[in-house]
Amino acid sequence: HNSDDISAAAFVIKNPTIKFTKLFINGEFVDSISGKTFETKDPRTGDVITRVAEGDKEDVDLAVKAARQSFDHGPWPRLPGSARGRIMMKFADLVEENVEELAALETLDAGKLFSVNKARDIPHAASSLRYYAGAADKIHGEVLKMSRELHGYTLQEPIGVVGQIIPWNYPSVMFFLKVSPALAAGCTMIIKPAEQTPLTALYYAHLAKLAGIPDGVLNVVTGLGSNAGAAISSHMDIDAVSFTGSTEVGRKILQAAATSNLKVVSLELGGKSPLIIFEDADVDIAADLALFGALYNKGEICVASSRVYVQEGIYDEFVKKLVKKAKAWVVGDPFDPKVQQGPQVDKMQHEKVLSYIEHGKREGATLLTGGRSLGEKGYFIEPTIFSDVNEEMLIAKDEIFGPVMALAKFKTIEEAIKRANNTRYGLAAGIVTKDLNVANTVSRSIRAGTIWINCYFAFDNDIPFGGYKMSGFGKDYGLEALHKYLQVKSVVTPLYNTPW
Ligand code: TXE
Repeated sequence: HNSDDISAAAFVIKNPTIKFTKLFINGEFVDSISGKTFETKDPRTGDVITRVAEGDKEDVDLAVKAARQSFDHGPWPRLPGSARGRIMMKFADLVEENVEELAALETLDAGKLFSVNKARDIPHAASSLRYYAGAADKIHGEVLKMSRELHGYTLQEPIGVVGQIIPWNYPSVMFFLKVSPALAAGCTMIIKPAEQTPLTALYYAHLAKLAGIPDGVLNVVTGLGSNAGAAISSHMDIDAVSFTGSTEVGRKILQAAATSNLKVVSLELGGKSPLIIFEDADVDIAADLALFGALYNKGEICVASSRVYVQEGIYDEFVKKLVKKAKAWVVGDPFDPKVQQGPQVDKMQHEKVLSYIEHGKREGATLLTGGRSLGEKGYFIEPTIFSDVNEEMLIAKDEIFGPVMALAKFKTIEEAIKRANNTRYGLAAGIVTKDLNVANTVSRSIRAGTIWINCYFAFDNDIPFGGYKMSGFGKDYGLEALHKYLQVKSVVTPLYNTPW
């Protein structure tokens, strides 16, 4: 995409019409039973964009009934995988045909960059559908080698009705990260987008229907976490729940599953990912990578490289370059193609990030640049870098989820490994070095689910993604994710009419 295309599109679609604001249950857009609605706001200004139906427990019950009916008696789980795949391919085409409108909706609702939504997030959503569409007719069990005279084989069956609860930082990517493998597996589902960003999910519901996904298979219930979200995790008729969000809420979901029907749970939670830069690195490239890792998507990304460790030999030069680049980083209207960072998603996140910055100052870290809120209105924050950070400080322990980097100097590889692992999280880590031995040693020593060597945020459909430690368990992406939505049945029969 050249930048002229992007700016022209930005000019045209800056105020997308809001077409879908109701719950999507059993193939229809409906009001909530209570008639309640909630506001969704534009993070550039704090102004209300529109009101959206607020689903409660009763609405979740209706959606589960529809999903149950379509799982137990409907065509979706019974279709050949290739037929499900064809419908998913159509769904992907429709997503792509509407890329500009979807990108604009996402910018309006989440404050994410329009150019990135259009070039990456929305196309990625479509490619996720296609990846799993291609897998839908390749799901099969195994013939087992038995040590007794038995014939045994396994079936991979869809797990049933699934609940999916997603956050606001990647509304489109997360939607398809959850929905695509579940559709391929033959499950039916209820997905709850975050209350900050309900708009694109409802649009996708509309496209799902156009693509030919049968009624009841994909239901979208917008609403609050404490009501609609809690109703999903404690529902007696949902077989599995897949969640992405905070560690705190992940714990509640696991508890709700334990005290209801023991549904299968997978959790993708917070992170505090280290990026370790060794002194053989190209300092300029490393500084770009570190900045990108910490500031991309305004730091609202679970794998943000929020802790950066730099080896002493290049530390001073690195800091000089980093600060210069951070000062040139452009914060502003996410519809503007020159802008690199839009507003934080809402008032609460804005306040949370600023309060961590105050903590950092009080704890004795050195504020190298940034640290303030920007503009008269909206939720903008300056790119912020602290140095002299140690792992005892709150800004190195907690997930800040904003444009804030905690920088530290290290001497040896052993020290780097020890400090990088000194966290309760284990989502991702980055290593920058030309030395293969160092890269191999560090990648095997860090307890995290994804290791990036000489790159960062290198996601792809076939690369499984998920946490170690308190970053959760269960994978999104890859064929691993498909297995979250499948269960194994063993079928056994005697080989030679053996009397039993
Ligand atoms: O997350 P929540 P919040 C982290 C990040 C951020 C912090 C708080 O550090 O600053 O969490 O964000 C639903 N039962 N991450 O409060 O509440 C909620 O409606 C069931 C990291 O917005 O976890 C939304 O759909 N569901 C993360 C979803 O959970 C409930 C991305 C996520 O919101 C619920 C987002 C309940 N009791 C935040 N309460 C990542 N891993 O990328 C809320 N929800």
